[in-house]
Amino acid sequence: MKLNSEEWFTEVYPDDGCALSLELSEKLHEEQTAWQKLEVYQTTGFGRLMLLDGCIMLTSRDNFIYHEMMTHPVLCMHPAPENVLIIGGGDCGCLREVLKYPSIKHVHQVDLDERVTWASMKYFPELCESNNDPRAELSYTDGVAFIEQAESASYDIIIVDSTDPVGQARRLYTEEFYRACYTGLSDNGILVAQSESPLFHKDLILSMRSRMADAGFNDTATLFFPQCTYPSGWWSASVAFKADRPSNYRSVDIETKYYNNAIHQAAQAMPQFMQDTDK
Ligand code: AG3
Repeated sequence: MKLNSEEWFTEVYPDDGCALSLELSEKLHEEQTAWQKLEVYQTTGFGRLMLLDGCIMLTSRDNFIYHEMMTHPVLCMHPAPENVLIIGGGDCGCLREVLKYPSIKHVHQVDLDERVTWASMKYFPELCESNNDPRAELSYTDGVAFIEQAESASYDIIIVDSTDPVGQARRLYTEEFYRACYTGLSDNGILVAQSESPLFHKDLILSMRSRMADAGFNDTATLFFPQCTYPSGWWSASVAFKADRPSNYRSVDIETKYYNNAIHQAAQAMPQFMQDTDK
């Protein structure tokens, strides 16, 4: 449906007295799935926009930063990643990045909502270009139950590409869930989870890391990167290492748009206010 000019979508962040607006030109899709409200719009400046329950999940223009930072740093830190589990990530953006590595043997993407993948295939085909790779497996089921039932030491890397910690997704931020991930990971296994905005959600990031440590992980880290269409425009991913945190990482030898060796190092620098717990 073509929209009047001057029609804008606004995501309000009430806790922070702040909002972000994108100008829309067309509504491409709207449905209530079994799990959430799914909408896709054409914007005037950011390509296509996908919303879940009124929250921006991705735009064509800037999703590459998020998807690259959720995948490449951990793939380059693990000594020899072969088997990867993606929990959430139904738009297939992380899946595409992981499959860029020839050494990867199997990637299992487990998202609750099949309609997200349907919408991504239709409106963001560039993210789904590797969905038919024989190494990719897509399932639509509960990620928490899935990892709880997985055989131990099945995965080298687990990527949690979830929505904000509300509703169903809240369970993906618990110590219990991290414990199941720990068991599901092999000896050098690495868990990475999207961890919201450093500026707006510092306490969440710190508590995720302490829950990861309580679940048995040996060390944790946070990666910082810009994501201009998420709350505050500044985002993070938190990482938990089953073994020691590797001091080295492999140089990336695949094509990327944001990630490179210097970004790998820079993204790990902890801002001062994240270190001083009283600020
Ligand atoms: N996953 C993180 C979305 C969080 C955005 N939050 C918000 N807009 N309030 C996005 C999925 C991309 N694969």
